[in-house]
Amino acid sequence: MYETVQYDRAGAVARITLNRPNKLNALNDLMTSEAQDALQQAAQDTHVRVVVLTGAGRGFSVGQDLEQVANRPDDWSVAEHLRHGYNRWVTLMREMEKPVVTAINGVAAGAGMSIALAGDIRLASDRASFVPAFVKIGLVPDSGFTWMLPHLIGPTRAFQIMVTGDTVTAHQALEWGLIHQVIPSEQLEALVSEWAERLAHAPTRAIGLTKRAFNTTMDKTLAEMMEYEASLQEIAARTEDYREGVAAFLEKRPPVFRGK
Ligand code: LHQ
Repeated sequence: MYETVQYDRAGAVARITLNRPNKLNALNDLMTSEAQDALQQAAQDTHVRVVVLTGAGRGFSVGQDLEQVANRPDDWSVAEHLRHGYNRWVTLMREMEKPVVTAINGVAAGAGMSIALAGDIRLASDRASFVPAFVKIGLVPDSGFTWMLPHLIGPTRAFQIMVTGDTVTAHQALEWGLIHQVIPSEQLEALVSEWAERLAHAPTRAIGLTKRAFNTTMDKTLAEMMEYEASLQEIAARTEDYREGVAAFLEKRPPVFRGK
């Protein structure tokens, strides 16, 4: 039993639901460790042949819980936070030799967007949106974002998304190749079940090995890029602009960035 994540198994389908709906499923340390545990459980359970990851309420996940990191001591390492947290989470999804379906029910922001995009099959409600929020608080994209985006949609749009932080609608995400399908929100559940059912009857070993091939085919590995991102974030998270970005968010005012 978890506090911030719900884990259910029905037959060959495991469903992991991020469950802090009042905070749009913002990622705190407990949720991160519980989600990792749930993913490991699904990976190890031989009955499970497909994993669905979704969010409770109106959001998928808005990424890092900024209230939690705003109060960290000066010697806290964001790189270590990423290595043990979201990097491990994304790695569990990508390296699990079973298909992972992300059911993107609502807004996916920051590391929450990285996690949504780490799914093998990505299905979105028409109420979903993708907010590459990192730059808005003076950070570099992390949790695999800088690897996934160019690989999924090419460098042109990827760079624009990363440096503007502009919201990508579900329909744009489909058109640009970030996701596989968009559907009216009331039909998302049925579409997810259809995909889960299909994948639960697919040759799981072959799909697992196909994932292994996918993960090694690119010249830089996801693991290498996540490690590199972690070292870049160590720098970005010590800037004045980052402190200002988080303070402005929590104070509900526009940030004033000074380029420092
Ligand atoms: C939140 C959050 C949030 C806490 C909404 N935290 N409460 C890695 C390592 C270390 C440091 C930092 O980051 C990272 C990686 C990252 O993930 S960086 C990106 C972090 N995420 C963001 O910057 C997104 C911030 N959120 C937003 O911009 C908006 O909430 C979006 C555009 C996602 C959704 O807007 P709305 O639909 O208008 O919802 P809202 O803003 O009213 O949010 C609802 C509640 O959730 C609200 O709380 P309240 O008590 O006022 O009802 C928000 O404060 C809270 N919330 N995001 N990340």
